[in-house]
This record gives sequence, structure tokens and C-alpha cells, in this order.
Amino acid sequence: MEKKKVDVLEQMQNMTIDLNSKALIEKAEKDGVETMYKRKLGYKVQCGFGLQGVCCRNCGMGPCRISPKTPRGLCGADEHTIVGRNYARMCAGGTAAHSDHARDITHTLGLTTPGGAYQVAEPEKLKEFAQFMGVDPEGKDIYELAHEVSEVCLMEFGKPHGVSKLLARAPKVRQDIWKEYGIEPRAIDREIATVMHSTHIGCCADIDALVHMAFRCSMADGWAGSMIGTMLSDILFGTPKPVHTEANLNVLDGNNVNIILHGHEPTLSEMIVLASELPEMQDLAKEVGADGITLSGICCTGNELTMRHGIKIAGDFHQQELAIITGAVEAMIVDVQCIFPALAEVATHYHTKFITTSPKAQITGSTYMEFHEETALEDAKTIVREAILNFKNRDASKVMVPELKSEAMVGYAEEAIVGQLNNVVNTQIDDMNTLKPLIDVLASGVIRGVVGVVGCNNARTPSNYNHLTIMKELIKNDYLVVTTGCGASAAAKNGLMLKENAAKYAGKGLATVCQLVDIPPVIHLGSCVDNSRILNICSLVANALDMDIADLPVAGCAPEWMSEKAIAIGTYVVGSGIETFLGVMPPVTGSSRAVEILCGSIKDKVGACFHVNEDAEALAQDIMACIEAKRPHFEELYQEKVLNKRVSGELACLY
Ligand code: XCC
Ligand code: SF4
Repeated sequence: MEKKKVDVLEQMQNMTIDLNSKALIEKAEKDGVETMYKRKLGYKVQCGFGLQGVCCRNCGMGPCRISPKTPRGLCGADEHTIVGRNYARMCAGGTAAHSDHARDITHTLGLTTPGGAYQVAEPEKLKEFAQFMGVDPEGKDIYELAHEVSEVCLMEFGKPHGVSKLLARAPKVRQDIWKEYGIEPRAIDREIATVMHSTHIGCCADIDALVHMAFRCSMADGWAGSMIGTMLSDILFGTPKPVHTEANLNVLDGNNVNIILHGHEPTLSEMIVLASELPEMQDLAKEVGADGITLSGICCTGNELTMRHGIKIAGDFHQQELAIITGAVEAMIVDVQCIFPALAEVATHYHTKFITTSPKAQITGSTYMEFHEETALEDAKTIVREAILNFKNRDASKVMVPELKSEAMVGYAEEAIVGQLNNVVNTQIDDMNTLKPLIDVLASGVIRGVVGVVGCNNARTPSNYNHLTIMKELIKNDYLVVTTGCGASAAAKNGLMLKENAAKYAGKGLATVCQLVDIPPVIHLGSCVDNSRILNICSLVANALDMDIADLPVAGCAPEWMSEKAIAIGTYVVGSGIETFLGVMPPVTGSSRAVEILCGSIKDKVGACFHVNEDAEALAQDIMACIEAKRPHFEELYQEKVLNKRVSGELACLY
């Protein structure tokens, strides 16, 4: 290759640290296929106004862009108003995405029937949750109950009065903080509508008020939408249990029909799993000359499938195009969110069918096969058949499945984390659900803290670099890492979710706990809506200790965030009292006031704030310093609330 081409290739390959991705970027060049990495080269300088969040096009007089020469928009909006409005709208976008996903799951719960495509997998969890939501399960048929809970949950999206019922899961002190600051979210849709209204031209023009409504809206994401999504997914499809899997593009199988599921909602992917396991589909695969069918997942659908079925993870957000470029994929089936429109073009270079299924995410150039929950299994069969029949079009000369994959243990729901710790460490205690072992290792400092390292890949950093750098640094220093979303894929691809690797990567304290308790140093909690599991675990621990979430030695981190969903998540995590660290600067720097509030004074309201550092090593140090600074207070509280009471006999059994 001539020098210029080599330079271009090298530049693209430097944008990821994944070796499979590097190999496929080279293949893409040879095949003449454009990828995100190529397009990024064309974006040498990104718009400075956009980066700072000071571009407004909320009305037809604009776009207005704030600069020293034009310090106000045509309507007079200043940089604080414009940045605040843009930030609030990002939160509303993210909340809408997670919550609309949850709405579909809720609707699906209403469609369950005994023996039908959708059934209740966890009757006990349903009963418990029904009770929590104020529905009496006594004497009710389980499906009658499911339908009733579905209705009650649907009301959380649009009820005219009251605030989210799920707030009651949080410690009382935390609830009081929310009440005081006025960020208890009302109906989910209402919070989204409120933000859209207030950010319309000529409405809210006060940065404090805009940040406030961004928080209230995001709280509806974490403490309503996402939490309902996670809970009902467990009830419908089963609570995840630790299961073995493999990750990275090598999971694509040579002579099998390869079907990749990409997107977010388990309502579709669960049915594809069911359909592909049917004997008629397996037979059809043999008929067309394949050995069988291999399903694998990308993005959060990948997480949902792997944690419930051990289905392999093909890759993360930045590998979606590369997956097709292997030439070995019969169908890429998608529903909603994080799907590159570019897949339509990439697929034209290979035999791959790019199948869209949701009216919410139709993409020009795709094969659109609309999926309906009402006819779920039939629809899924039609889609799987289409994929199988495409096997004969595979062109062996275009196939290159890269060499690497890693093994991983995934699927640690709240129950698994608590149960597993308890099982091994404390078998003498009858109550299997005690949090004592987890709390003991935290309080003694054997584990310094717990950090949720979550979220996307961002083309502003080399793919996976920030995730891995931060996770490795944390576990090396005895911080337990829990992860979701594409961060989880990064960990799985790199062996961080293997118990066997604890000794290699983790510090002495954490490695010992991992060995004793039989957990990996980086724990897979699921998809991005499953960040609500983190809220749940924190609430359980804080409640058990009679503390606030903000008292715990925990932190959140989104090292490579990119989506509006990630901004909403970060905001509700801060709102929940958890210090949150970002590896990519959000578009707020154009307003000194916004930065000052989000990275500072919001702490006076909610007990935590954002911290940003685009240097991954430094960000890891920031996280650890922050948790260490919290520890003395935590240990003191622990002494006062737990140890002293235990000695005086006030604390009878657990905590
Ligand atoms: Fe999307 Fe959920 Fe981000 Fe991955 S982590 S890029 S949002 S798939 Ni959710
Ligand atoms: Fe410009 Fe104001 Fe219209 Fe925004 S709302 S585009 S700042 S005139």
C-alpha cells in the first residue's frame, strides 16, 4: 500500500484498542467500506459552539450562537440559558428513550397468558412488586395479577397526580432530600413534556431552574422508567443468574447461520431466541447447508441476552459496522436505540440482511419487518426464517472472522450479588438475603469502595481505552467494579469478568474476596436500564445501615459516554447522592454557571456532583481520592449506627 493509505489506516486503527476491531478496520479499507472510524477522520475539527453547548436552534429566528461578539441570541437568551436548555433537553431525550422502552415492557406484561409467547417467569417477584405498587396479590391468579400490575405501572407514565411510587425504595433521608429540592418526579411523560415546554422559546431562562427540571426529569428515568423496565423484564423473562459467556467478534460461528441482535428491548430478542430454538428452524438451517444457528448480541440487547441465556456478546456500540464487515453475518436484527443508520450502507457490501423491526426506528435501506408483541412468536419466526434463507448468499471469499474472544461470567442481578456473597462468606446465617458480608468487607476496608463504571463508547476517545484503563486501575486498588451497557462488553471482551483473573488484575483485598465469594472483580449487572439495579443495591445497603446513599463509599463513572441516555443516567445518579465521574466533557462548558452548578454547588442540594477529567488515568485517581475522602465519615457512621448498637444488643440479627 502507498504511504498515504497506510497513514490513514493507522490513524483509524489508533481510534480503538480492540485488536479484532483493528483487523476489521483494515478489512473495511480493502473492501472499500466506510466506517465510523473513516468518517471520524473527516471531522478533524468539530463545531466549537456545539461542543460548548452554546448553539441554540429552538426557534426559527436562529440558529443563534454565543460568542464574544454575539453574547446573546436574537431573543436575548444568554449562554447560561442556552446551555441549560440544551442540557435539559438531553436529559429529556435520554429519559424518553429508557422510559419508552419500559413502556413497551409494561405493555408486554399486560399481554402475558399461560402457555403464551410471553409468560410470567417470576411469580414471586411479581407478587412482591405488586404489593409494593399497592396491588394486593392475595387470592389472585398470577396472570390476573400481571395484568393489573401492568395497568398500575402504565399509570406511572401518565398519572395526573402524585410522584413516582418507586421513590419509596430509597432511604427515607434521601426521599426527604428530593422533597426539599423538589425533584421527586411526577408522571414520567409529564417530566419529559415539562422540559420540552420550558425549553421552548420564551419560556424558562434561568440556569438554576433549568438544571432543577433536568434533574427532576432524569429522576423519572432512574426511579421510574428504568426501574420499571428492569423489574418487569425480570418478571417476564427471569431474574438473571451468573452464567458463562464469551465476548468479541470471534463468537461468530464459521458454518452456522449467524444472527446478531442489536438494540435494546428484550421483548423482541427473547422471541428471536425462542424462534431460533424451534426444531423447524434448526432443520431449516441444516437444509440450507449450515451446521446450526448462532445468535449473538450487540449493545444492550447483547447484555440482556447474555445475562439471561448466556448468549454470546458479539461486540459493543463501536463494533456494529465491523460485525457486518466480517462477511459472516446472515442477519443483523435491530429494534431501537444506538443503531448506526450506516448499517444499511455497510450491509450492501455483503450478503447481510439488515432487518429493522420497530416503527420507532425505521431506517432507509433496511429490510423492514415490523414486530408486534401481539403476534410475537410468528413475527420472530418470519424474521429468523429470512435470516436462515440468506445463508446461501454468503460469499466465502469475503469472510474474515477475527481471532479473539474472551470468556466471562455475567448476569449478577441484585439477588445474585447479595446471595453469592452471603452464600460463601456467611453460611451460618439462615437468612440468605442478609447484606452483612457485603457490608462487612466494605466497612472493614478490605474493599475500599464500589464503583459503577458504565455506558457507551465515544469516538472522542479510542474505543474501550477509558473503560479498561479505569476498571483496571480501580480493581488493582481494591475497588469492586460493577458495570452495565457497553462498558460491560468492554470488560467481558478483556477477561475482567473472570474469577480466574482476579488474582492477575485485582489488589490483594479484592482478589481475596473474589476468591472466597467466587465472583469476578468486575461484575456484570446488565444493560443500561439495569443501572436501576445499582440504585436498588445502594438503597438496600443504605437502608440496612440506616444511612443515606450519599454516605456510602461508592461512585459512578461513565468513561466514554456519548448518548442522551447516558446524560440522563449521570444526572439521576448524581441526584441519588452518588458522585459521578465523566471521561468526556458534556456540552456545557459555554456556561460558567452551568459548570459551577453541575460540578459544584448541586452538591449542596443532592449530596453529590459531576466530576470531569478527559485523562482516564487521572479520572481513576479522582474516583479513588473521592471515595477515600468519604471513608472516614462512613466508618464513623458505621461505628455509631451498627457496631455500637450491636454491642448494646439493640441490633438483634442482621443490621
Ligand atoms: Fe448505547 Fe445501551 Fe451507550 Fe451502549 S451503553 S452505546 S447508550 S447500548 Ni447503554
Ligand atoms: Fe435564537 Fe432565542 Fe430562537 Fe434560540 S430561542 S434560536 S437563542 S432567538
